[in-house]
Amino acid sequence: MSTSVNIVVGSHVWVGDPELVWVDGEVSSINGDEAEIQTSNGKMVVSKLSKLHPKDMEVPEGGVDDMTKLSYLHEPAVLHNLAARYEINEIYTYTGNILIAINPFQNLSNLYDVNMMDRYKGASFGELSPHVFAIADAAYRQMINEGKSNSILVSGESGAGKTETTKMLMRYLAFLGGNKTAAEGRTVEQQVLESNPVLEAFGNAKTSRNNNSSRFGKFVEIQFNKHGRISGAAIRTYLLERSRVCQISDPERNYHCFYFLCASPPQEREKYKLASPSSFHYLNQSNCYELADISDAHNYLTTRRAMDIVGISESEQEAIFRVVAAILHLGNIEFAKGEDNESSIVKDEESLFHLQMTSELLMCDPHALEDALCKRVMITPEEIIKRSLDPLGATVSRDGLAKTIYCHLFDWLVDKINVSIGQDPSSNNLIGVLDIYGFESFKTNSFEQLCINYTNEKLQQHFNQNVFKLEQEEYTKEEIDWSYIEFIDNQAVLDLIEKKPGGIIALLDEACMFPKSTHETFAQKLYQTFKDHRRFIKPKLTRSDFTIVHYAGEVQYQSDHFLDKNKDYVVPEHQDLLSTSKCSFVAGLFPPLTEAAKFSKFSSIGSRFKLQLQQLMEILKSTEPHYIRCIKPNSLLTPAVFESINVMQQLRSGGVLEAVRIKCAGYPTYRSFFEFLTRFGILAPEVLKGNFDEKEACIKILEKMGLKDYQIGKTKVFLRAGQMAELDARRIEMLGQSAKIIQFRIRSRL
Ligand code: AOV
Ligand code: MG
Repeated sequence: MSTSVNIVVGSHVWVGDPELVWVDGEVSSINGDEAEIQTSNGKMVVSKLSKLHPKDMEVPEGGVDDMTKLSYLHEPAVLHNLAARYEINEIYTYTGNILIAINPFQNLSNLYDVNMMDRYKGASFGELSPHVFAIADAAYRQMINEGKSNSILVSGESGAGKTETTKMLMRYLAFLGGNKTAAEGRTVEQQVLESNPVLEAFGNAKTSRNNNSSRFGKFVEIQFNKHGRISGAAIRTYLLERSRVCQISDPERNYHCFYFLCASPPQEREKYKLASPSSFHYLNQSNCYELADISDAHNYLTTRRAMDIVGISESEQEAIFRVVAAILHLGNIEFAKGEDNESSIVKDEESLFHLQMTSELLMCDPHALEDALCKRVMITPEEIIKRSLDPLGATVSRDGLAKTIYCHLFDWLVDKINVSIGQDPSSNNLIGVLDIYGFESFKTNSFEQLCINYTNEKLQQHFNQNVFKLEQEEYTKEEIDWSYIEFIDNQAVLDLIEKKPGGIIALLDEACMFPKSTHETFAQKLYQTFKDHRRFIKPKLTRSDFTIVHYAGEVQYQSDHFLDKNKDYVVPEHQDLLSTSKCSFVAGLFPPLTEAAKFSKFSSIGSRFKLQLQQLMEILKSTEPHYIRCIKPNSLLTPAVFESINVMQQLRSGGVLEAVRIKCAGYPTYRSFFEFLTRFGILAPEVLKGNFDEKEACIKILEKMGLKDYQIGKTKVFLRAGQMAELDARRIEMLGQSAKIIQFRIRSRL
């Protein structure tokens, strides 16, 4: 964001600060292109003039509830405004119609109660303080009044509050469109709401960033009938994190459901032969078992109740938790070397016990289970051979089985909930709520991060296009010319990832189909193909990493497990084992493959994900979007701490600053004629005294100040970036002069 700065001695400015990011101060002297600034935290700093941003002295103490009310729309103003509001527990702020929500990390009593819902119901947008309810209300009104589908897109980094926000939105929509009179006791909206705890039990986990982190993306489509009542819903989920089922590290946890089950009533634990979580390999790789303030035992019961409501029968619930228990036992089966080095056997009595338990719970034959874990069938053109796996291979096979079962279980839950809530085929109106993983950049970034960041690039493009469109609409309404506004989008990154043929996903698929590929040959292929691509970098000193220049910053990916993670593949031995389970629930998770499917080429997770995203974008494009940007104020997950550097980074990567930049490319500041005259009339007292209408008076002042390139709309003055600063500087001079004149008069009277 560049602001053409117009700064004089006495100007109030923002200057960069290593800790606070920006600190305010007053210019005490100017020397060539440098200024000396007395900062409000008592320092004297020297800075290049071009690095300073003007500070608006007329912002009220507690900030403004809409950033577009700021005279200077730049980084420091945006950041300071959010900080000032957060300090007084105002966690919501608009930027036009985008809602910025800063996680309070505490229960703000009354903020979400029924009285509050009542207040927002039907209130016009902007009339009350910014709130998630206001966004949901706007979406609902728009749907009812214009007969258009709407969507609410919630984004932000891990722990920023997306899921909580989504639940609030859904509660409010259920409040507006609920069927209070439904006879059967289990209303559609209740089912929609209760799907959340069920999916959270199986798809959320404690991570280092969030005690209740969603490990999947979710788009909930709430359907309304012609009376505006909720008549159905569809839940789509995206890419559950598979690896967590068998691999976790301190201070994280596995999926909640495992701990819930270990804390279930004694008779259940006895039935599944469960002991404490610390006795299971899949849970004891981390030392974290319990969560502060959250009772697993209580949550077990809540999950069961929620399952009742969404229509999962008692026997299905029993089978679900039996499978969950089976996965825990499965993880405890260890292997030792068999008769020769190449083969493996179940290690000891204890492992045998867990093998026995696993097969009992999954209702399959223990020998068949052992074979499926320790052996592979090789099909060559000549013959079929059974090959033994060494202990390491058997362990990999075991973990693969655990992940596959768990993912199928999760998909089953989603399908079941969808069937049970039911779709309303006659509904033309829907409100979609998207709760997807935010942009991620870790020390090591793998295939999952690529998919997540790709999603965010897609949504960012959608967001930019929309912000741009809305800006244009404002200009059109005021009948001003906007044709020259430059608009840079992120199509280049999207092409890099998704273009077919030749994009990263396509190249990955090729590598997966070619038996001799390794991650190194894959990386080489990327280096060759994209050596001149401006969004692609080959990092120095690595043979297989690659860097993508995302809109939110550079991310270096490690390609090591890309090939493996891209293959959606159920080992045929596992498939055969489970599809013949005597438990119809388990067998149902693994319907037998057709012969063709058995021998077909691999199925690509990347390509399927791309397709899912395309479908999502199609849906979103047919809706009126609303955006909520969630911000995590600190990484301590604690109330009342606002870490500026951290927040700044999120404003950047969440596209809030990008939206601001798009605004700045046009006319970032607009003021009604009256407001303009009130502020700048002092620059031309003769104009105020003259006989002009408001519009003419504004033009006269702008002409007198020698400004060009501004535009006059029907009711507002539209200024380019920096022009407001220029006018303010002149005003300060003017005020200074009049102050001097007054001083002179006082002195001469003495
Ligand atoms: P996320 O969905 O954005 O992260 P959550 O919605 O799970 O983040 O929020 C994290 C935690 O912050 C919650 O468990 C609450 O303790 C707290 N929190 C969030 N919003 C509020 C609120 N409005 N009021 C009070 N507390 C709140 V992730 O799923 O990790 O990306 O993958
Ligand atoms: Mg979440």
